[in-house]
Amino acid sequence: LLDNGMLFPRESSSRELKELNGLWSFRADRSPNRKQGFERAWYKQRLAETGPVIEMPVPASYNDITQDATLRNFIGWVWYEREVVLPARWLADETTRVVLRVGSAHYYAMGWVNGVKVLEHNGGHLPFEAEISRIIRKDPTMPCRITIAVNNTLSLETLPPGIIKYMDDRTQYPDGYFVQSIFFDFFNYAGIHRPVLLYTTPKAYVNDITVVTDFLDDIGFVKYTISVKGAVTANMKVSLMDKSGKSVACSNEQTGVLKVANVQLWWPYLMHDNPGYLYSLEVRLMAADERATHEDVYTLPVGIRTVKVTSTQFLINNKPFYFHGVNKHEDSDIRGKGLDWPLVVKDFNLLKWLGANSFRTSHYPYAEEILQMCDRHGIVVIDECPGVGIKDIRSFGNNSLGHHLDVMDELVRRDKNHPSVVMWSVANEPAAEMPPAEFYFKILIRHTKGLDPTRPVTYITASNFARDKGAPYVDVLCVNSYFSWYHDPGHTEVIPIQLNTQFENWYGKYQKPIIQSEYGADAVSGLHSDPPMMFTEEYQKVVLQNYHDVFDQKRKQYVVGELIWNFADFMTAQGLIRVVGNKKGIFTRQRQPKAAAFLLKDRYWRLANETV
Ligand code: BDP
Repeated sequence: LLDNGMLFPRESSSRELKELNGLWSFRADRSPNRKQGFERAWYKQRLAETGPVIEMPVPASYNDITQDATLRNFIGWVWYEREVVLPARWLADETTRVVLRVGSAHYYAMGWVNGVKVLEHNGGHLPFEAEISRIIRKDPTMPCRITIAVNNTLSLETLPPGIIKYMDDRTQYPDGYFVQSIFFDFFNYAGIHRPVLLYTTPKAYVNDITVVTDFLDDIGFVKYTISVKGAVTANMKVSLMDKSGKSVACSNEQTGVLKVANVQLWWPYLMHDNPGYLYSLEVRLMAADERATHEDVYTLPVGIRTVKVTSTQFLINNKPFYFHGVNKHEDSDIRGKGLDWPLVVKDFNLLKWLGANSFRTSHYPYAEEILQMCDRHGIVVIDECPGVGIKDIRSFGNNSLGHHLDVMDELVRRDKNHPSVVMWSVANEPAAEMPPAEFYFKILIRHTKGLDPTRPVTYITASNFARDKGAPYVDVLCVNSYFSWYHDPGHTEVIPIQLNTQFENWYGKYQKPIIQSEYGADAVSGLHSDPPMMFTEEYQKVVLQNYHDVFDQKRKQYVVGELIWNFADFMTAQGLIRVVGNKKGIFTRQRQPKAAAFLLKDRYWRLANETV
């Protein structure tokens, strides 16, 4: 199990923060084995001294930034570097810890400070960090040079998996030619996707906080555990503050239960007039080591709510919750998967306009900044790990499973305290009919429940109900289907019967609530036809309407949600069935509505008014 916490870096009276976003020096290692950077130790000197560099924005995917197709499709190590001047007090004060943190880098990353290796991380969508105090204090006159190398190569043991294919026929391909093939439907954007920053803590510090909430009548309970590092003896002051800053409960213990009178629960958007209510848990640590006393202050937003699942319902605060929402991607023009505030805020405005109360982080964990917005706005989240495209039998092996368990450790550690996160999804459309899938999902789901006994666990299936080997272990069945698209193309009249059969089969076998976790159709914005034909806006609408009619019959029984595929058009690998990306968005990639967006908007607001 993980020893260190991964609290989101926040400023406080004891913690400073320095963002390293902006322009970095950059070079792709185009040597045949892609290893020249390591062989020649590019991290030991300034990157510009070992070869040509270009400017690269951070955070952003590097793929769509230049006019160079070979960089767009590059596979292997790329190198980023930037120098930073540190405040003198960070260097002088021996009791200050300085930490380097990368919000995420896709896929495999290593980091050096002044040529000394400090970071190594396997996986594209989760943060990693290291303390660098000692290195930067060695020679305080030197600027602090940060080098980060990132490799986007996917193998059968990465998440998501992929395969490098070598093309050996010299009459058809150049020497050493290889391509990356993938089993998932989005572009394998790469680079430093989330903010890089330096932050400080005192030498004795709050390492992690875990909260679990509950309530009875109008009393709320916040059960908390605080992990401290670097202290010989520690005193605590823990206070829970309401929105106005008034303390409503406090304690001096490292673990305990805070009782909140007249509790204001955390409610989803449109389920209550005051959704997304957050308290603040202020942890004030007074610690002493052999030499001094340190005070560390960290404040965690806390939403008090419960989640439960019955055989027919998904309950938030003991009230039936119906997911009417979307599946998203972190994806946009130019920046690819890089975190971009204008885009994030625009997307939330669109979600609220639409009347969406939820989304799934298809198909990987999204930026923490996005989950914090969900907490504040009451948008309910199914938090998915990057287990997408587990299709090859070799991806069910022990190494793959071991890595998948590690990823769940990191995901739960990062996201456990978000009230918006109500369920973990451990995978999307794996080959769940293969024999090893049973053991794989049994272990994976049991492990996840062990990490977090308070949230239901699922994975998203597109398998046959009778042969799916992991379904016995999930709490909620999440089913994807594309009737009249990948099956019976053009025949929307088959949707009612096929969708009814789908629901009755799954519920009949398992008696568990069901979410339609994907459905939809491609529509190229501006293409029209009546009668509707595939790829037109009218066809997308008719598909949706046909699905909705069946949802309306079943949602009073055991269907607890519908998530459209997809919120917006997004980039994919190039291929015969993708016209500059996947066009199943109800918004274009530039976030303009197609006809289907208005249809869903009417529906979602109607559903919201019904359930209030
Ligand atoms: C589903 C996948 C999703 C795809 C979608 C599609 O879960 O990632 O983008 O189909 O084909 O199978 O549009």
